[in-house]
Amino acid sequence: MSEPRHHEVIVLGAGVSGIYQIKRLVDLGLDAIVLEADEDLGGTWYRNRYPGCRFDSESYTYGYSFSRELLDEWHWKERFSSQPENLRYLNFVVDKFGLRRHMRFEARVEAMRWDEDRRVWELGLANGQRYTARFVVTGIGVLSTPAMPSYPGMDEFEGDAFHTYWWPKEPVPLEGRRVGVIGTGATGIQVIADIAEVVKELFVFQRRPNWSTPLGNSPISEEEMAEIRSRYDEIFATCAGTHGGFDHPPEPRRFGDVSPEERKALWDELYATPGFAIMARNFADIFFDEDANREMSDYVASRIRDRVDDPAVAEKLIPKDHGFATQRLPLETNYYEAYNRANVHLVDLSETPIERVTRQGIQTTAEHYDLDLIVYATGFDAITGAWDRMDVRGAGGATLRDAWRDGPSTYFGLMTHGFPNLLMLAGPQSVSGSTNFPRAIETGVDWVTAFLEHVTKQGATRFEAREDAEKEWVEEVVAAQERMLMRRSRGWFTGYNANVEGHDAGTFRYLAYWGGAPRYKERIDRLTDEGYPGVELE
Ligand code: NA7
Repeated sequence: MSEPRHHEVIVLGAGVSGIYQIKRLVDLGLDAIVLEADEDLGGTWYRNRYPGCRFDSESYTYGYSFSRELLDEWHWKERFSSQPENLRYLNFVVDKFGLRRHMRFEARVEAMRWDEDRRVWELGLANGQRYTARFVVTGIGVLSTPAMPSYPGMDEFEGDAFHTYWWPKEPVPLEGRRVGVIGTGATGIQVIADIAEVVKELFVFQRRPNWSTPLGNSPISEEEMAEIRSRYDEIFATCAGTHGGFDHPPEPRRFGDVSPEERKALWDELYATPGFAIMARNFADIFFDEDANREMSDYVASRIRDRVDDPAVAEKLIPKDHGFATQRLPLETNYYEAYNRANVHLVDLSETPIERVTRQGIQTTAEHYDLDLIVYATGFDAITGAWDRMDVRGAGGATLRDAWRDGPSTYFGLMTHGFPNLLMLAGPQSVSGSTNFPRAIETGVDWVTAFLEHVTKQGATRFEAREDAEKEWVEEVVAAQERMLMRRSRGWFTGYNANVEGHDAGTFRYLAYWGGAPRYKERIDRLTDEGYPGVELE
């Protein structure tokens, strides 16, 4: 067997975080490469090619902010840009900064083992290659491990069938076809609304509805883009100063300070405002207070009833088991109107569950549905899934999978005790899962870069988060989540996925920090200023 190739730093993943991380490491002059499992770069935006896939963060807050030239050169064509354009953007960035030569594709890391004597990580790839690295930085994604249901007969279906994450690169014919979509999370809601007009028949297999509000997409003209460019500093400053990292300044008033009429006036305005304004600019009380949340939920329910012609269908689309914004809020474009179409049928799995998949379609307890295509929009093993499928063995040989069996434990989502020289971008218990993703990514990458610069300047060859310091951070993560109404909800924010063992209803994990982007940044900046207390450096 040939000797493993060695690099000072290996970054895992060429998605949004890995791309920016390699740029920063190359600029520092470190010997660094990216190993990417897929055959090309882009991560989430390389994989999720399903119709309707697009940002629900404003495009101009999703792009990188690190280069003025890049900001000046790129024209976002839509307020909420679609997957093909997002992938083009990431390729544009990589080509502009010549980063492709630092990337190795079809390089899925399956195993990582810490060698204490040599103080290196040994990496084993699915393709048989081996690498060693002094430091490993992971950008393996928060929603990169798709989860499939396990209905009997799934292999027997004779039509096309795939998870939305694996939607093929080749065009998938939809015209004239009978399509079944399983799942009504953010993904299902995007697909359903997008294909409803095109397909012959669309059967939506819904187990539980989600709350959803309008996305408000629109094109961005040359003039508007010029205006956005002139305001980039202001836009990024607003994002940096707000809890969720969005370009929506918060509502200063409390729910209880205003009359029901004034609340409704605000909600009417927010319902018509694009993006996550309805969360970011709402009364903060709706996230913490049952009464405020109930009134808000009733408001959104009334908007759904207004939009769906058949009152019985409208009731099925209104969540009854959780309040508004206590699970990840999907944003939609004509989703509710899709159900007013004669070719779209809602199959309520809470009344008639799926029994099995057959050669021709789906059999519920009530009926058989003949289908040509089954789309599994069934979600992900979120945040820790990408970790669980690797065999990561730290100091003493313990596996990360075992250490995190009941939930992750990290130091600011950046490191984890017992696993030296390992840094995480978008790590569990950071703000990557809980705030505007790329804004959080830049915060994480900037911190990691400064830390690695410090470590290498010191000539240190080993670092590890201290157990007691990590415990303190986890306590803060738990406390922040426990304050919120979402703490007991069944969504990926709390680690729920009915198709992943140990993640079913009734299990709750602390996967993200809910104390807000500004507080998180302030906390990790303080670590830098104070010379990294909580980290042992040798
Ligand atoms: P989500 O939000 O986890 O949604 C998955 C959906 O699939 C949800 O409605 C599930 O219903 C449903 N599901 C899962 N398994 C089944 C089975 N076996 N039968 C029927 N329905 C099922 O994933 P998304 O991909 O929509 O969104 C993930 C994130 O990606 C999104 O928030 C964005 O940040 C990007 P359930 O709730 O379990 O009853």
